[in-house]
Amino acid sequence: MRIRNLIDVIPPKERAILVAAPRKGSPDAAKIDEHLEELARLVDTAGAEVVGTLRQQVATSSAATLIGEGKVEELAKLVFETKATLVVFDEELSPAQGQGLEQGINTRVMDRAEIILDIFATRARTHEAKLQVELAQLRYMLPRLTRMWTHLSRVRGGIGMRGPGETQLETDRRMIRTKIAMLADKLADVERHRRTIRAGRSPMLTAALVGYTNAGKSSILRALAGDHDVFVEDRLFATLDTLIREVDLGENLKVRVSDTVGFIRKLPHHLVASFRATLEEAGESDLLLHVTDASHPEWEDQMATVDEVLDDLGLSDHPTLIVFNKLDALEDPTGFAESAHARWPDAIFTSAMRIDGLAPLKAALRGKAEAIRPVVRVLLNPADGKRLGALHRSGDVLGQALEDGMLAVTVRLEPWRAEQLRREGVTVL
Ligand SMILES: Nc1nc2c(ncn2[C@@H]2O[C@H](COP(=O)(O)OP(=O)(O)OP(=O)(O)O)[C@@H](O)[C@H]2O)c(=O)[nH]1
Ligand SMILES: [Mg+2]
Repeated sequence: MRIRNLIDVIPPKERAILVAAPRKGSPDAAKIDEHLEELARLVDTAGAEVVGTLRQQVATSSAATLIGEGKVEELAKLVFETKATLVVFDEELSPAQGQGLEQGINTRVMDRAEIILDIFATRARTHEAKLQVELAQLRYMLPRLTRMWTHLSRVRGGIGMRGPGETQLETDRRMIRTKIAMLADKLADVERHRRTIRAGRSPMLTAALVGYTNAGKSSILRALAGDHDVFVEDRLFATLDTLIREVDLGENLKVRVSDTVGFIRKLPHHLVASFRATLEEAGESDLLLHVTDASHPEWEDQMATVDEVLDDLGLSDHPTLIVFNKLDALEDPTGFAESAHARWPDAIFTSAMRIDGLAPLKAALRGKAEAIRPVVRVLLNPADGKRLGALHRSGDVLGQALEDGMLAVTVRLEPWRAEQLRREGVTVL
């Protein structure tokens, strides 16, 4: 689609200036440097080079340009001096603010949400992730069409080229709305399909890795499953597509672990909306593994962000195991573990980079798997082939032997199934 390409990819070697303009006295204002650093990583991931930064604590934000008039001039000067081709705001800009700023500095302006959308657009691989990103992009674009058209005339380089007339804009808006409805339909289909697949899977403990981007979720899955095809990278949003692996925990215990997109501060709400189905799938799991990078200076804020997103998804009460990862990268891992343990008594401490660094996690998962499907002994009439077959299908049969004329089946079984057998008059020990 013609318009979509506009925000698809930032052309290589864009020269970006980063702007942080939090409200004076807000919590964000105390963390300007940290936030700019994260924005720099996002911009780098999107493929642009950072050539300057600008900070302002805004007392009253301007509806036209967010930052004050004097600051806009300063920004224009900085753009000129650094030959910047792009200005990226850490704050979300309203469509009017984006347009006002572009007019003021005569350079393309993006906000954090747009950069994240851009990264997602270049990284989505599966059909579903692509649909979700495209849907989020179109929803983001709809109120900003006039501005997008300005970029188009610039890209085409036509001097004096004007934006489209109102009729053209209306046509495009209609086209985008139709496309949004179509994508939403297609996504609903994909989700239905996924539910069918899920329903057909064999019963097993399921755990979903969630956490801030770059915390090491995929590294943990890779190490647990011994699967080197799991993609790991020291970049933000390395993973966009849900990946599921069965992990053998030993002692006849297994867990099905899923890994999906990471969270970030100010995750664009269009993205959360589009990825809702993917993220909510985490809620179908028995357990969330909330992974935190213990070596990151902002780990506490990152945990809080993850909690907010989980809350937003209605998952804040879901059984969750806190996993502090990258302990190997800490100077004093013991000290860290002790103080974190005081606040999160059940937390697990891991390193995906060390041999046996995941042993504590495996042990915890074994405990959960045990609890979910304890081993029981079922005494069957040897002629009861039907029940024996059902046991093999619904549980993990560990052994069977004839005892006093009865067939004693040792089996790992969900408690409700054991209960059902008892109700049918079968002895379950
Ligand atoms: N030192 C150290 N580095 C780690 C550890 N676990 C992961 N990393 C590194 O951290 C970076 C990010 O790891 P990923 O596994 O891709 O992180 P993720 O949470 O899946 O990130 P997203 O997919 O972007 O959300 C990579 O460079 C890993 O090598 C660890 O235990 N110790
Ligand atoms: Mg990942």
